[in-house]
Amino acid sequence: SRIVTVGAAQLGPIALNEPRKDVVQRLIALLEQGAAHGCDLVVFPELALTTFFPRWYFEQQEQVDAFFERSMPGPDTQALFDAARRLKVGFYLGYAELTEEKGRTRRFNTSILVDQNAEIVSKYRKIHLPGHAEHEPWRRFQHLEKRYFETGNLGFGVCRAFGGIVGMAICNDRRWPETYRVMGLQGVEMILIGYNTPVHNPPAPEHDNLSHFHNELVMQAGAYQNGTWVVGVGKAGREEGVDQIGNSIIVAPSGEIVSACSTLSDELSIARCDLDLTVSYKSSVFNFSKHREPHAYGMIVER
Ligand code: ING
Repeated sequence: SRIVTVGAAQLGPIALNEPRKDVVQRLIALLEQGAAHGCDLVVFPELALTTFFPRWYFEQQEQVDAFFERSMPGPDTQALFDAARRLKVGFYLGYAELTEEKGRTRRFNTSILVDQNAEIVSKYRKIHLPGHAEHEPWRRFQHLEKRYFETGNLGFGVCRAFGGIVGMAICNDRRWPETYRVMGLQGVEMILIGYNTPVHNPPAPEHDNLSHFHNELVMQAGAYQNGTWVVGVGKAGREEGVDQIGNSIIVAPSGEIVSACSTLSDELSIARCDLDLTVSYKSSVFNFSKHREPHAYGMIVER
């Protein structure tokens, strides 16, 4: 067996005016809790350093850019990397990335995987950006990810880490089967997914009461259909007046939920994940080389 002890580090609300260094102290507290319980890896939510700012329309780009990190680690996040190195615990962190590439400013909804020596071993930029690009005042709150971020340009990659093959996704990505399958085809054994999910979805309020069901459904399906562990971690609770689901879970390759958060606050939910539990699924029912029929799937990659 290849056990990775994983902590799903759910966060409660982050206030609009909550200083990054205060948020980082909350993250370090969860990392220390994880270390005390033998975690090798702690998974934080999407955009884990600030409030979920796409819920507002900002007139000025400077107002938006205040939520972004220009370097990682940066002045406020260095303490988190120092704690990880001291504790020998790796982590997944979601944050808003602002970078200058060939003289152009690029903005992405990003996650990184950091190993137990506090080295960044992988980066992912969110591909499925939900919501809308223009101000839509009819909504109780906005969801302007298509305005504030570019579509991720790094693909769905995997890397060798924590004794296995690890992949990353962010929030809305988890609702799309292609996200899991592209990593499944690369042999992924554990997929880490941070999210900020409002209970209410203005275009389809009739779905609101199914928000937990849909959250669990998509990650259980993704895990089982690709013989992989899936760790989903939310930013929860009433954040600046918007209720966000918690329901952070750790899902085994069988599709079973083996660990879950039960509050809407900062909470660590832990599971000992045996990566070898992926083998019976990858070698039987989802033996891709034996059973997949790509000749029939062409429509999936057409525009
Ligand atoms: N949030 C939501 C998500 O995909 C959403 C958007 C909310 C979709 C409710 C459907 C229903 O979980 C982000 N940040 O992608």
